[in-house]
Amino acid sequence: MRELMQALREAAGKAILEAEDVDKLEELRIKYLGKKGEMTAILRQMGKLSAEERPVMGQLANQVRAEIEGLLEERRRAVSEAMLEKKLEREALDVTLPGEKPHLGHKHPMYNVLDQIKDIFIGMGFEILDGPEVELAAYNFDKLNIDEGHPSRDWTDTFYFTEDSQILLRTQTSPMQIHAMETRQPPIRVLAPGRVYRKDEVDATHSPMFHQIEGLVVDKGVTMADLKATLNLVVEKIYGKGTVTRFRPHHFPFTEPSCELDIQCHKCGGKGCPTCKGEGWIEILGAGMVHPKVLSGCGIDPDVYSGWAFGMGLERLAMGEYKITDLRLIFENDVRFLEQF
Ligand code: 2U9
Repeated sequence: MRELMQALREAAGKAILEAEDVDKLEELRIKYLGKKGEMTAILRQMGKLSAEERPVMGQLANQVRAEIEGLLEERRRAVSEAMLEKKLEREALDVTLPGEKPHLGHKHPMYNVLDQIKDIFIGMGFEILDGPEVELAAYNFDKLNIDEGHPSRDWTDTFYFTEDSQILLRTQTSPMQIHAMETRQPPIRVLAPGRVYRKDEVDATHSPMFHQIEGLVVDKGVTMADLKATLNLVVEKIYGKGTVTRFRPHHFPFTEPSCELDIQCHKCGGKGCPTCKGEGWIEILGAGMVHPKVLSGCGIDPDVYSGWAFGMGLERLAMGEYKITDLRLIFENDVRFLEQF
């Protein structure tokens, strides 16, 4: 039995030294020291020994078990260290490698156009306004001289929040200028860009939400000449020097007199082509002298002060600038479309 025990000790020691990982070491522990292992098998033969030999054999067994356990532990530590070493080597970080470049987006094409227009007006001393998209009918309609019976106030045209038609999604950015006039004393020079909402079906030229830019100037002695000169200057900055303009009479409830501004088609020089739909002219905005009723409604004396205002659709401007033929492309945010700009 003593020989068997020595042989077990040697075989275990050799196998442990050859083990490459902790799983193999556990396997060896079970094989040699487990309940059904080789050590147990040898000790089962203790019965054959004399009473004197038994304790001596027991002591030897304990010694061999301790030795094997010691070897297992030592090897386990060595194997773990080697594994950690390998892992660190594998996951080493090379700080000299170039980093991964994040994919950078860019400004939406329509906001490029908006920023260009903002810059032009800021350069002329205008203040940029921001204001609520949910408005009172008083600010969206009444104070703009748009009376009860006006078709734009119909439930089929405007998004209302309340049955009494008093709270709504603004249909134009004009309420912002009303707020400006109520809170400032002339001279006033403000630019009001933002989202507006109308009950329109979506198609290539309509959307229930679109963007407007409106401008307002109020001061002593402001005339239609100021309106024309300023807008001509803005048109030249947007469309280039020498762009020919035409002011046509029109009607808006909030301005009197009112007009629309056309530019001569830059593509055909006014002869008529697909860009101007054969007209020779392209309509770009509406404008006029602020109605005296609108001024007085905001506490500004129309006998002392006068003003001019304009309004334009931003999507239409961007579509013209970038040759976009379908309005829906502006809102769909398809990167294949947006990446072109
Ligand atoms: C105040 C007084 C007057 C703003 C104006 C227009 C003419 C105009 C349209 C252009 C295309 C709206 O986006 S669109 O559908 N706008 O033609 N807007 S004058 O006049 C104002 C604004 C505020 C207090």
